[in-house]
Amino acid sequence: MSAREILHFINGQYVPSASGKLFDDRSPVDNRVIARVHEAGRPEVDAAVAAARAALSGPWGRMPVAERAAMLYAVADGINRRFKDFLDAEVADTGKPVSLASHLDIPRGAANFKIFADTVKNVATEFFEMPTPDGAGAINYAIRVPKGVVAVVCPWNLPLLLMTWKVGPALACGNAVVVKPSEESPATAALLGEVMNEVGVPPGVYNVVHGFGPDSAGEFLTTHPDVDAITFTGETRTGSAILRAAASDIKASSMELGGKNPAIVFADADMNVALEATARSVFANCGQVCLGTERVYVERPIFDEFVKRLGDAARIMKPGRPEAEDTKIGPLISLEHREKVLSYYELARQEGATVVAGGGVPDMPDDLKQGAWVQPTVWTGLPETSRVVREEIFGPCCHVTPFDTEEEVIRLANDTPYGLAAAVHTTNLSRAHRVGAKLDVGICWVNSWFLRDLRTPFGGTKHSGIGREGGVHSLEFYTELRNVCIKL
Ligand code: NAD
Ligand code: 6OD
Repeated sequence: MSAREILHFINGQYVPSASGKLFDDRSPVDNRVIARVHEAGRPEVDAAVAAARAALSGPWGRMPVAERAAMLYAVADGINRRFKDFLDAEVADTGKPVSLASHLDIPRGAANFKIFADTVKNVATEFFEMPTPDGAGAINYAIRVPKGVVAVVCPWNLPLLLMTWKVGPALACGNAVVVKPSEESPATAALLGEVMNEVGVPPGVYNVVHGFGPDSAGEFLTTHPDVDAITFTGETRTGSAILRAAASDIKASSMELGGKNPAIVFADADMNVALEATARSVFANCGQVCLGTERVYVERPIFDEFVKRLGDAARIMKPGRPEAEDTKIGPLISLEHREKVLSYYELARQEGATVVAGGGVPDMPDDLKQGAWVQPTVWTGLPETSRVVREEIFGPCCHVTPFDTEEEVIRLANDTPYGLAAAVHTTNLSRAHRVGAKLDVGICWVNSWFLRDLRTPFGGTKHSGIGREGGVHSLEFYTELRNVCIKL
């Protein structure tokens, strides 16, 4: 049987590549080809951008906010109606456990439309009165207008969640989008086109082009002269390349990039809470969460116990097929990514780490041997200068370091080029506030991890990104604020 094909979605229709170029979409579980994906060249990207531009002056551009918001609620309901289709597509592309995708990826994929439909209806703009020399005065008010055509370039780790996290607010604000999903996970972005048509979103408002980055769809889209803004999630190095490309046209850019996130566990923490949250933050989604922990700092009196119990937690993460009920961890996204992660496992050994748990490839049954499996891994004993402690690995692994004082651990946690997220575990309320405020990150959790209120600012400092999205901050990026000044 030949693999199914994944087409571009342009102007409300599924279309193939004119070039006839296709690439393989492989299952990370067993490396089987699950689909053949059409690769966009410049003609498809041009057509998608032109469709988006045209949509802005059609019914979509004239639609009242309340109607647009109702349509986005219908999109969310459409995703939920086809929950199983989205779940199957996401799980096939990523290999993640069904238990994870059904609780996180798909529900959040739908929720991202509702929250921003609500936000755009409920957030006011600015109003100022001003005096004038004639005494009559003037008033100023700001209106929000869409940025225009927004390029949405996405990664593979939470494909639907991270794509709709951008598409939801972009559409709520009245923009039209061209999405470039990751070449590793094209399926749910393609499927969303069906929902857009089912609920009557006008053609051209939501477009999807498939392909790679350099010299492919990603580059053609982000350098396109008729794209007004770029919203990107992915590696810091890619973000830097896109920013360089965006500079020549002064395109507005929002960058959500990599991380090397610390978790800090004080001796007064609730050990069970700290362990559960830290293990989840290291191993969830096979460590492929930008907010995930790769550096753990534990106060010396509880260091040995914490390390032992984190190692135990790593050892019980059972790998297996996504649909199996006892599966606790899936594979990495690809064999190529596994090579990168395993190169750090090897480097840790060369740098003299103590391997507390894992450190290699699990022994899998014959039908899964070709998949991108790695063992959940915990190290100790490396200096802070080690590459394993400094560089983003994006796998199910962490290094644990002891510390003695609050000042010391704040310095260690902040000593990184990244600044995305942190977790602090303590039962001392004053300390929680004090440390939380001193960590140079976009988001700091206390006694939890990945607890998300979508109204809050989300983004990174330093090499972890530029800008904030979430709640009103998404409106700031996806609209231009236009001030109207009226002399009375
Ligand atoms: P990636 O940067 O390799 O790819 C992301 C997207 O960019 C893909 O669609 C890719 O095709 C495209 N791309 C690559 N080169 C391009 C170019 N030159 N021009 C235009 N597009 C290009 O990232 P990834 O491997 O898919 O995802 C993992 C990375 O993403 C990790 O570093 C992770 O930390 C980061 N991430 C960050 C966040 C966040 O919110 N900060 C969220 C998820 C993932
Ligand atoms: O929860 C979110 O909104 C978000 N952007 C999460 C990012 C996770 C990174 O892998």
